[in-house]
Amino acid sequence: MAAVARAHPNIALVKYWGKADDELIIPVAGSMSMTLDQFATTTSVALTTDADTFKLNGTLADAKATGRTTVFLDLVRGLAAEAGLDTADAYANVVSTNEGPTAAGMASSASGFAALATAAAAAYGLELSTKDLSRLARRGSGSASRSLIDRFAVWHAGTSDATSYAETISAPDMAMVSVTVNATAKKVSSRDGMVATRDTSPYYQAWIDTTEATLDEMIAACAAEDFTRIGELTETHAHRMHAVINATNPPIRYLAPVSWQVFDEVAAMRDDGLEAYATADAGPNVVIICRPDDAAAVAARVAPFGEITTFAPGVGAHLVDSA
Ligand code: 2P0
Repeated sequence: MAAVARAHPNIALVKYWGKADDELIIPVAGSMSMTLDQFATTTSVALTTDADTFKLNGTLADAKATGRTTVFLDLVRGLAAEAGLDTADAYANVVSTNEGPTAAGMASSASGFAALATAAAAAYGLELSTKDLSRLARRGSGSASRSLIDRFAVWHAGTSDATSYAETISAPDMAMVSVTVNATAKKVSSRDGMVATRDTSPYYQAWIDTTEATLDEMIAACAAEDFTRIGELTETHAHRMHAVINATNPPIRYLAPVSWQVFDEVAAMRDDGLEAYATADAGPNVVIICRPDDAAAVAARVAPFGEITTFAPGVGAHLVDSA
């Protein structure tokens, strides 16, 4: 049995930062994101009797990445065993290709585990709903739960494996303009950064509280199709995430000076009547949200700061082949 799936990264408007359960990857608060229409990961899973292997972008992955894949496949094998399937003992050859630039920091773990969950479930003969695939992808990487979903997703934090999953939410059409800045920031992985924030940031509880409140407001703003409110919530929330991270000891700083220049340029756009709002994840790159008709003007304003890509809302993870 073999299957091939495709998934895209997603960018959060309400961010996930912090786990209530490290093993099950239950977050401390819910989050909300847009699935992108480019930078797909395509992953094939073919069952074998030999051993698990993981090839990424044409080369066999290192021990750490292969280990993470095997741990994930063990979850899939566990589900196959529960379902009484004779695939439960099979190993898998996993081959994965990222279309996005590898070092751009564009959430490749989200597209990677969303594609792997979808392909592996099919290859092992599991018939899972989108909700259950989202729960499964979550176990690989929290943000991957959202890449199962078309266009816009809310990940409900939940309190257990069964209740922590993403589902669709309707939102007004928008574009994302990503600015891959020319900066070499010191890299602390999201996973390690979340632990450091929980353990040492004095603002952690305030961050949890504000994220829950922001998600409620974001859901209301989406229902009202209020792009301005969505943008304001997005930018404020991004700064709050970086603030709680900056307050760790020793400090973690993901934004670079050029990142701040982009935030300043976005504020200047608003002063000029061009409505745009900015966010940034665990790295120096900045992503700007705007109305689709304004994307070209926004891209032109930030082109001096880095490499520009313009995204529309994209499709969630899906099978492209299964045999
Ligand atoms: C997000 N990020 O909501 C936030 C904003 C980064 C900053 O989700 O440990 O790679 O695998 O669950 O999913 C990055 O976290 O972390 C992330 P794990 P993940 O998009």
